[in-house]
Amino acid sequence: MITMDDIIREGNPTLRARAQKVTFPLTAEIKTLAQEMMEFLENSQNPELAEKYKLRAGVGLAAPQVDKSLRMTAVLVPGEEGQPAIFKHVLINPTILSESVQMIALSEGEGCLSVDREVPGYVPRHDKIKLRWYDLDGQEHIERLKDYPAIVVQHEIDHLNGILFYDHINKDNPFATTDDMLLLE
Ligand code: NB4
Ligand code: NI
Repeated sequence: MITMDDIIREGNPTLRARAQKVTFPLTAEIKTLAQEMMEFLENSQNPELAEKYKLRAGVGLAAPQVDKSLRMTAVLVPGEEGQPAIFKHVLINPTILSESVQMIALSEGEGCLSVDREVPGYVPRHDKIKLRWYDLDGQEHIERLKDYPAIVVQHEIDHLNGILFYDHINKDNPFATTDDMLLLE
C-alpha cells in the first residue's frame, strides 16, 4: 500500500526529470503500481482511512511522485456524495492533443503531495483539453475535459515533464488576474 512515506518531495531530482514512456504489454510490476496509485487516491479521500494512515487528500498521483519515472498517472475526481466519480482513470502515456485559448485557475490555488508547504497564487491552466491516453489493457482513449478534471490532468501531466505547479505562478504578483482567465471556486 502506498503511504506518504512513499511519496518523494521537492528537491528529489526525479520530480524534475522527463519521465519515460510506458511500453506495452505492461509488466506485472507496472500493473500493480497503477492499482496501488489509484488505491492511494481512494484511501486518501476516505476520511477514516486517511486519518488512520495519515494520508493527505489527493485527486491525482503521478508515477514520478513515487519515484517511478514513468508516464503514468492516476486521477480520481469524485462526484457528489453517493454519486459516481466524475473522472476515474489510470492514464498511461497521456498526451494533450489540443487545448483551449481560454485559461482557468482554481481560486484557492493548488497544492501538491510532493510539496510540503503552501505556495499561494493562481496556477493558470487551459480550461479545456482534448486528451489521449492508454489504459491498462493498451486501449486508446480520447476525451475532451473541461474545468476541474482538465486542471487536475494538467497538474499530473506536468509531473511527467518535471514541472511543479508553482513554476506557473506569477512571481511578481501571485494573484494577478488577466481578463482571459476564469477562476474556479
Ligand atoms: C493534485 C491537484 C492539485 C490541484 C484541487 C484539490 C487536493 C491534490 C494534488 C489540481 C490537482 C495531488 C498530484 C484535494 C482536493 C477535493 C476533493 C474529495 C474528498 C478530499 C478531496 C479534497 F485533496 N486538491 N489535493 N491535492 N498531487 N482538491 N480535494 N475532495 O490532489 O500532488 O500530483 O476527499
Ligand atoms: Ni502534484
